[in-house]
Amino acid sequence: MNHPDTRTLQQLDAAYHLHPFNDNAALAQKGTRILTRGEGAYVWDAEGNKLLDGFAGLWCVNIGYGRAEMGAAAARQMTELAYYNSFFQCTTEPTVRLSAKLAELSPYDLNHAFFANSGSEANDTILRMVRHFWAVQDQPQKNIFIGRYNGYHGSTVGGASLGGFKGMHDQGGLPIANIHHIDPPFWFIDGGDLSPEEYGLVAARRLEAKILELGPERVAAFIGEPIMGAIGVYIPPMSYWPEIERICRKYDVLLVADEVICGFGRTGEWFGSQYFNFRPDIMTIAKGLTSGYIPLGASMFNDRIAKVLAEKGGELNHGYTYSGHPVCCAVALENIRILQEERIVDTCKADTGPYLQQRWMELGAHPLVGEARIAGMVGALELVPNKPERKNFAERGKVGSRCRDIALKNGLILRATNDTMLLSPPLIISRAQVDELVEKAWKSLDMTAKELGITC
Ligand code: PXG
Repeated sequence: MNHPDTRTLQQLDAAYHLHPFNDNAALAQKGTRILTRGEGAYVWDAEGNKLLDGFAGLWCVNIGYGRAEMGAAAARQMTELAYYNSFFQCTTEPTVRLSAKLAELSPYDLNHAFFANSGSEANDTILRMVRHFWAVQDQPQKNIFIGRYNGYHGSTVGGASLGGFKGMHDQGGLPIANIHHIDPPFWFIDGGDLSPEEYGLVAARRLEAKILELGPERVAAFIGEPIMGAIGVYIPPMSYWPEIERICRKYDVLLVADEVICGFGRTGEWFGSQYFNFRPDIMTIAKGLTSGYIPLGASMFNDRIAKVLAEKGGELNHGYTYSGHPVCCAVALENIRILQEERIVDTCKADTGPYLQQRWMELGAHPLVGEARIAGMVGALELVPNKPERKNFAERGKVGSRCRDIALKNGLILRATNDTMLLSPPLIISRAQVDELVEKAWKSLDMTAKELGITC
């Protein structure tokens, strides 16, 4: 394929394109990296650099890049019926087939799909549906959502309000009313002398304290990512989620698992709730649902909620033009076919996942690394100034972004949140590619440490 020269594209980009989550003035100065091609676990940029994508795009390209069958599925559906809506008592075949497939794949009785275009929109749907669910049962005051500080649930008004990022709340007057937050479970910094399992219970009981403070009759739902991704892959102790579930049941608070990152095999299970052994009432899915090949999100509701909405909910005054878009649903079905037929989730659980975990944990021995952690194929490294201490750098973010830039020069994409290096590769990564990844990560840590004057 012929690409116009990189500089021209960068200039057009600087002039006409506002990037999400970026300092656009600084980026315009520096020039954007333009990606041109992907195959398997690798992407290429416009300068011809081949990069091992340790981040699966943005936590999403689970089946890897360049699968022609995905394009073929989209082309088939576009030719047959490119669009029809699910309003006006209509729908399309791929929409129905995907709903049934999701009911089959989803754990427990999360059998009912409402489609959106993204994880953010799916969470907005949940916010409205849950409040409606309680209102039609004569409990309109039961409308408070509890999320967690530094949780990420999207960038729409609802999603960003449910999330707990201060920087996001500061822009645009968020959170909206009746959304509260508790502290997240992060043993490395917050666990003190407690064992991780003891700490998991302590962290979960913050939810109980918050429910009692607000009044159980006012609390509609709790929402959390099984593993908190964007903030730095906080993997909670195994005691955390079952205790959260116990508390939610005790006070009849609905439990929402935001599976946008964890879903579709990331943890080696199909969904994060299966990895952590808890039963949500609702889950949010996106990203791995289509492996990022096309935008699609969904909210999955359990039988109890679907029944109440059907019997008492009346007309649902909610929906998106592209809810259940036939092309997106056809691509999602093809993605799920590939995941299942090629046993990608099983391989991640039983073979390449454990291998990646073993090799990733070896990085924990590096002098710059305070903790290595990983579940399935999602992991992190905490970069620290003094290895034995569980403490971050005083000036946050500098070392992490430097390490990320060095890794890129070494042909490896890792993401940095503050000084935490994040890992989430395509699930099809091979053992040889795991070796390449770990070797490049170690080399990048060495080079970062050298710049800091830490001897390795
Ligand atoms: N929930 C979770 C758990 C997510 O990770 C969303 C909802 C929103 O999905 P959409 O499709 O609306 O983006 C996400 C998205 C980061 C980063 O910096 C993470 C996401 C998005 C953008 C940046 O790690 N996750």
